[in-house]
Amino acid sequence: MARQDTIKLQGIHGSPYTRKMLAVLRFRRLPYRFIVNWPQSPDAPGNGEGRSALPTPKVPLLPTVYLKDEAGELQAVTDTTPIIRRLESQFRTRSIVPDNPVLAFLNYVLEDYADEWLTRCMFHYRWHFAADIEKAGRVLPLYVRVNQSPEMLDAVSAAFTRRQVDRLHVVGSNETTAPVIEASYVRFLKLMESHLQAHPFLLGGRPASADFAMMGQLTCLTHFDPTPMRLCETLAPRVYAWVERLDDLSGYEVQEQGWLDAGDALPETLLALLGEVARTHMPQLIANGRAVIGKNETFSTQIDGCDWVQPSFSYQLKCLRWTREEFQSLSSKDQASARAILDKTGLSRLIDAQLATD
Ligand SMILES: N[C@@H](CCC(=O)N[C@@H](CS)C(=O)NCC(=O)O)C(=O)O
Repeated sequence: MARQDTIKLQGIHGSPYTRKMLAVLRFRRLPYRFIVNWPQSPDAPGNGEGRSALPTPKVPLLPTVYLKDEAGELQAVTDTTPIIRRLESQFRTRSIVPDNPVLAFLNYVLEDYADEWLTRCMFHYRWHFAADIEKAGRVLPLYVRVNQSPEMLDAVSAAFTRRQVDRLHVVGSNETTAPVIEASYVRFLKLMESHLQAHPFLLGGRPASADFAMMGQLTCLTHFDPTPMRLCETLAPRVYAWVERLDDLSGYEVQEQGWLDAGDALPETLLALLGEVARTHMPQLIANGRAVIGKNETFSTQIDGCDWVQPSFSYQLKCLRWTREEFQSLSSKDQASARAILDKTGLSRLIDAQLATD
């Protein structure tokens, strides 16, 4: 792709992954055009040539990013983590993946935690309590078409709210898991607040893709949905400010050497965040992986000493395998350094736990 090519991206403001991707493009100073639309809806007003002129993604997800393949053909691609790596291989300046392979691996683990665990907090809080449901149901449909009639808004809000509340169980939010999810969000806020007392970003003086992944989910949790927003305002004012700062870092000048030193001296606050990944995300990733391989439609496990039960989800087995591939791609020296950190933070089963029972 030539430097001047403008990257088209379709999504909506209320979508955490759309916000992650937009913030990445702004920080990386890559020219983009934001097409506000929802995959299932007809073209929204103001979309120029309209979606019919664009290719269709294999799976309709937000965001959908339109990039040229090697033959120069426009492709519709989804899934922010590999899209971010693809852009890394095309553009070198203002990279958001650390040069140090051990730090890059930790970044991958934290990005997956944000995309796959914090998103549970996001979806749970948005569609569990009445005040949050009421706001999201009424406001989110307006992002695509602000001037719809009150009658249309009533109908769209009701249908959209029903659809989302009915999907709560799919992401693992139910009566058994609700207290686990809520306790994990509060712990995450406090851990992040402590980290931000000494560091502007997760991995030092410049933002990594994991920062943008967390920020994306937090745009909903800390800046839109009233219940988790109140918790953030009370418990974690730095996190509140950090999310807004990350949204547009186009003017933030980075030092090439701005990353943390990946040696023995990783900050305790970062290790504590990795410990939180071990406490919540890791056990369910492993239990889910075993269930998908065993063709079980649901799985149950213990998270933080409490029961956890939810439908199994084949995409998250892929996520676990990708994390393991990232580890395997490290040199043996880097694997030893990464393993020392995984051992120290309780995360070694992320790499070692057996998945298939054979
Ligand atoms: N792993 C994907 C997740 C994207 C995703 O799940 N997006 C949500 C919206 S935030 C979506 O499109 N859901 C489908 C739907 O609601 O129909 C990524 O990183 O982009």
